Amino acid sequence: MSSIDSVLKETRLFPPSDDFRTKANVSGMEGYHTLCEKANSDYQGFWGDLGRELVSWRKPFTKVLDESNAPFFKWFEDGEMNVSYNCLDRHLESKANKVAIIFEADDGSVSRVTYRELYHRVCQFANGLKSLGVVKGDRVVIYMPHTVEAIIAMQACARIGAIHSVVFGGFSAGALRDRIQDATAKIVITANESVRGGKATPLKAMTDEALGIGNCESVEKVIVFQRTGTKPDHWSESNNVWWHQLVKGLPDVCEPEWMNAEDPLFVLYTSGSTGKPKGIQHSSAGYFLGTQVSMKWVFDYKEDDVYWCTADVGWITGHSYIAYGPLGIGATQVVFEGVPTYPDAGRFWAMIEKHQVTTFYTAPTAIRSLIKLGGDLPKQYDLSSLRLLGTVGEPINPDAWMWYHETIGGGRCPIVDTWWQTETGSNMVAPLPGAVATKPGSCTLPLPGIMTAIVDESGAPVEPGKGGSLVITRPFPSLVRTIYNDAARFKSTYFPDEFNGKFYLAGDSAHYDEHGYIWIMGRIDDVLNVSGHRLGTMEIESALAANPLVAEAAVVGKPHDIKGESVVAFVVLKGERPEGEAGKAIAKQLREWVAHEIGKIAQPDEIRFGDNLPKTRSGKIMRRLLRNIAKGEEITQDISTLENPAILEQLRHSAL
Ligand code: 6R9
Repeated sequence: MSSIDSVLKETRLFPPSDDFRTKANVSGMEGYHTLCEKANSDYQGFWGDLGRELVSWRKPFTKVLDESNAPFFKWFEDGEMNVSYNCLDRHLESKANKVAIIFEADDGSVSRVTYRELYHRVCQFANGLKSLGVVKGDRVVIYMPHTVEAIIAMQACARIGAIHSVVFGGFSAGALRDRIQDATAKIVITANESVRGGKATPLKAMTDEALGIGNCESVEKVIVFQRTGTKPDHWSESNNVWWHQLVKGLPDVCEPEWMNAEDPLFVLYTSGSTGKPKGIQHSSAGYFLGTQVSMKWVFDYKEDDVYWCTADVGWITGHSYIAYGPLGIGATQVVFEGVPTYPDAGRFWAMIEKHQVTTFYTAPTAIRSLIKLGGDLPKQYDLSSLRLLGTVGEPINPDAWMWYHETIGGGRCPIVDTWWQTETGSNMVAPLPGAVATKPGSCTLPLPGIMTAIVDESGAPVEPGKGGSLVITRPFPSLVRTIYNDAARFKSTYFPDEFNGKFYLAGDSAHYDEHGYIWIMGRIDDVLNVSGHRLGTMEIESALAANPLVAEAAVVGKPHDIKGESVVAFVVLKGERPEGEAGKAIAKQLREWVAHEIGKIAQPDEIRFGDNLPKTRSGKIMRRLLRNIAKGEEITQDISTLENPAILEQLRHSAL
């Protein structure tokens, strides 16, 4: 049964236990409905109250929402605050000695940082950035291993009003270069190496390579955190500075830069349906408020929680639910540098036991791979500290959900399946765990104050059971403000004319079930979701097409048991179509090429060669047909518009 069929038939319902419900921050459906009603009847009052309750202001706002220049919405626009102040300084009075971060390194060594220590380290590094001439509004690219220092670097930027742009450490030099260039970054912060699963990656050398490609003249300095003992091969006395030398002797206090609520906090690049990644630009106050509301409602934050989100700070989940959300609310969190399978597939479970984790937030792809590698392994660990589980990044199939519920959660922990996006900044659709009964595979109901709809092409709401496009009908505080340097693209991508610019178009298809629960069915655009990572098919196609051997390439997704989707590339070479061993050798070369151009996460799992690609008479590649071929399906649809139908037969037999 395909996963779509199986989720359509899912009827199991899991209400919260009485115990969980009674203690929850939002208790029972009455609690949920009360909040929703308030949001419905007084939208601005609802968000205004939350803004005052959960954000500490330097200068309080008097206006909540300005819609006059839609879709460029402004929230709390005359207020002033600082996100780093909200994550650090405001905790110093009551919990300076509380552990903010329990850091477990790849090799298993553990260190702890209190809120006071984190505050001083952030201040000192902020002073380091200032000493290099970084001022409010400058862009700083962070290309770091998943360590405490990556969080310090982000917080230090926030403190002085610099706009950070974190690039995931798994991206290649080419991808890093594109992002540095688009952001015209003044500073790059990196490390000599990152270490994951016992393997080192030379981030400094890759940064040098990125800068060497050219057109990165904006970069004045590269700050290098010394993660391991290895010396970088190349060192420039004028352009490189060690992190530890930069901060030596600098004061460990630093007055925050008071920011307007709407000043940008960061830009994070994500894949879209065209070749060039989009710089998603978030605000300071609205974004931060979204993280705080969801920490309180969805993660049901309690003072004695030990919270662990397994994402990397290179993705939005790591921004909102590691670098900002938990620190803003004053939580103790685990930060883990390594991978779930090293030294073995019990690593997560061992860490939950060791650190007495109460709240665990991970991705379906990790769950599926850990089931495969050792479904019984968790039984060897004491997981009784857990009280709440979460997932993010892609739909979770009911089988994996049930395993997570029973084997990890011992049947007692609610699972919050959180639907949201880089663009939305914080959770949008997710069960409030003490209120909403969960169903395996559904992200359930929108958060109070988030106005979702599922609509057809004309913008009219669809009936339960019918698929449509998921949209958000009112602006909300943590919504993306613009695409960096491309306001026109922002408008046409997210507030398209087809809906009269009225809705935020998420780009996902979804349907309601008979209880009004939302089921996400996948992307409606050319975006793939591979192991929870968003990849643009066009991005991979342009990387392939840039190889001197390649004439043309088309990339499609194919369902995959563990990764959710895998990448299949159909390639036409400039020379002869290769077969057998020759084909395998070129395929290997092209896979390495893509790893080098974008990063390993974008490598095609399968490459097939053809003399041509199936195209319409107007020259459009018919990806639908390629998807059928990749899945090994019969082609039943109309192919009369196809210019070259014979190619289908060749491609069908093109598996190497
Ligand atoms: C947070 C994050 C966003 C896309 C989104 C959707 C998919 C995320 C999901 C989910 C089903 C969930 N997605 N969470 N699909 N259920 N709980 O992942 O951001 O990397 O921007 O990806 O991921 O397709 O549109 P991002």
